[in-house]
Amino acid sequence: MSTIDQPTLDILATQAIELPSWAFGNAGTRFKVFSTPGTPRTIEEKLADAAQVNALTGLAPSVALHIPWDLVDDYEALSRYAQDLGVSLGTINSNTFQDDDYKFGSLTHSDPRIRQKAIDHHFACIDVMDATGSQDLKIWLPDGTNYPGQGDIRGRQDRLADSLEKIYARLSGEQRLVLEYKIFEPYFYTMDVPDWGTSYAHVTQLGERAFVCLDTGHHAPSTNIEFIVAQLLRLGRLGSFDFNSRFYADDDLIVGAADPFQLFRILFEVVRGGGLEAGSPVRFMLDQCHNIEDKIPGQIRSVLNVQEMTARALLVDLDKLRDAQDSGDVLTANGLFMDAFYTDVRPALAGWREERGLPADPMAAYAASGYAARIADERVGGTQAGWGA
Ligand code: PSV
Ligand code: MN
Repeated sequence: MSTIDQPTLDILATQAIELPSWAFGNAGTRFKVFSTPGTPRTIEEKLADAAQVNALTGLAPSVALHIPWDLVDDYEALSRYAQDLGVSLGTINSNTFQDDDYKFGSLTHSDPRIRQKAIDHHFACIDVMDATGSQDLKIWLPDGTNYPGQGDIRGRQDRLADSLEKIYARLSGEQRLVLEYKIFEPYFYTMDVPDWGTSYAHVTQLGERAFVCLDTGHHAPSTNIEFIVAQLLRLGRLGSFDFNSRFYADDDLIVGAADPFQLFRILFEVVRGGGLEAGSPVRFMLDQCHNIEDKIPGQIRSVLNVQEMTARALLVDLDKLRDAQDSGDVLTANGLFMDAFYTDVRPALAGWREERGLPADPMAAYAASGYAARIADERVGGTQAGWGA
């Protein structure tokens, strides 16, 4: 008998996990970027690789772009190209962290010319969204300071609010603004959007199509991330996840690799808070770098990990849990959690895939497909894409 009942399998069928285009390019640390044969040179090749992940897992129907890393002349044509591969273009990520003008800030800069330049960049990103039909503009700001006294903390918040208001006003229809936070890096004393509270304060001021993006690698060690998830869902402002895992800081490792139990706890709060229900504002995305492992199987493993922990989270019997919680039965409540977490759902999910004409074991299917050898042969010359290029 399957460990997962049919209604749960049906819920799983609605889960979509967006892939970041940059996960298919070379990545590394400030010490070394390792290149791999077959690494994409263009966004079209990144999309082709992403389409492999979707074709083998059925879980990743869209790809997030980063502007200007994925700059092309014709986004409508790129959209059609993606569709022919069986995927669509998703979130548009802005980038104000690789231009000399932004050394002391972008949307928070004290110089109105530089602020306007950063705002205009976001307008250009919205133009891309108009062409691709993307729903989300994701803003992660590198802005911050390194030394006490260097910047006017309060003034920077005021300028940020003003800049965001201008960007938000440019959105139309179903388009949304999601504001990502990060505790530190590239600056180490203050970040202008360091935590969920700051992001929440700004997005609530903007309007109902503005949400918080939670990147699982962007908190202080031992932060209770599932608490933040529960709170933001309760407030109706959890817009998206950037999933990855970490041992130390913003490690950007494969989601679920460093701490599967944390991923389970996060996804339990998503389930509990209605994040998987139809009409939920929550979108799932990966934000990872594959520094030493192969990128395509790295992404396959990642989406499988998210699905697996979602399935386990769905196994928690919410009625029984509530009874145990309300009657103060601590150990039964905790036992219900742990039983679900320790349930091996992999055979049931393999069956779920086979029912959909997908390979039972996507990792093995990819290894046997010959795709890696083919792209290594074909993609000769040119410049391999890299994080930041
Ligand atoms: C910043 O660390 C971040 O998480 C943002 O989402 C960026 O856009 C992304 O990483 C780039 O990898
Ligand atoms: Mn991120």
